[in-house]
Amino acid sequence: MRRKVIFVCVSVFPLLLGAGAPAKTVGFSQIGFENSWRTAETESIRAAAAERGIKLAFSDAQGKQENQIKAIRSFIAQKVDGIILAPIVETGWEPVLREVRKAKIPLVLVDRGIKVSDPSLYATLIASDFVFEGSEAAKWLAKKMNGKGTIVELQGIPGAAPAIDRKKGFEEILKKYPKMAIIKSQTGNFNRTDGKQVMEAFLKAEGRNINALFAHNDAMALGAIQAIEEAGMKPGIDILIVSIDGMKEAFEAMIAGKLNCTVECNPLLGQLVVNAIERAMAGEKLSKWIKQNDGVFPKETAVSAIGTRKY
Ligand code: GZL
Repeated sequence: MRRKVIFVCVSVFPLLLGAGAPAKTVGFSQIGFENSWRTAETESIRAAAAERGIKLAFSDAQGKQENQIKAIRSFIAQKVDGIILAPIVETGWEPVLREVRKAKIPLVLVDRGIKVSDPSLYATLIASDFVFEGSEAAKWLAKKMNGKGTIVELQGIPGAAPAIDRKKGFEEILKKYPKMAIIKSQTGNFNRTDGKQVMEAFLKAEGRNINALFAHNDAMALGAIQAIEEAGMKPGIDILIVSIDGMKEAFEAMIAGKLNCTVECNPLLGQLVVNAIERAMAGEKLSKWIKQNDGVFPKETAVSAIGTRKY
């Protein structure tokens, strides 16, 4: 009996047409997970990359610059199409960025700037204005303290752009108020645990001589709030507290009356970053700084604002 052979002709042609260009691969060297701000930033960038069909090769440097440099070298070896770098500190990047440029891979900086002799080593920086954030914190505090009193300061990571520039902005304003003085200043490494420990030391040394705390971020301020309470004092009342980031936990602390003001530093940079790397990979020339805008949130705004907070 003759067997009937049926040919199923599946044209692959439309499939090939529909396939389009292959997905781009972008290496993302992230600092680590030191606090909820960093987590919010990472999630924002992951989501934006996924939305645009970009494959993200993610590297967590666990807070070490040498791990970021290693990750960048591995991205070069993988021949990625683009690189996103959140640089933990401002210096030490020139050699590896020259290797990136030699490999003709576009690189964008996110959330922290760097100091290099040749700005063409990166396509653009997507970040907030940290000098603005520091000066807004000082303006608010000067008003609240009627231009006089003692301040202790919890600084961010030594050498990091936000730590350097927040301090710079804060001190520029303080020059106008000779009766306001920073009496203690030390790093709390942008994390809650270190912020608490350093505040404990400040309280031991200065106790009730402290009128206010300026914390370079909310995570350290929340640690300091714990230390102030454990010392039998009332945070937000005995010691005024102004911090930076605008995290939801900061709004909760303001509603509880324990924090007096937070200056926003919006971590939701995903859309801006992915848009920038796509344009850089397409060969477009970008402005050297794409600025994230931030607001100032005193305690009185906390109840009405908390519902709108996305991080
Ligand atoms: C700012 C960012 C800072 C945040 C901190 O862009 O680099 O690092 O203010 C975070 O909370 O640790």
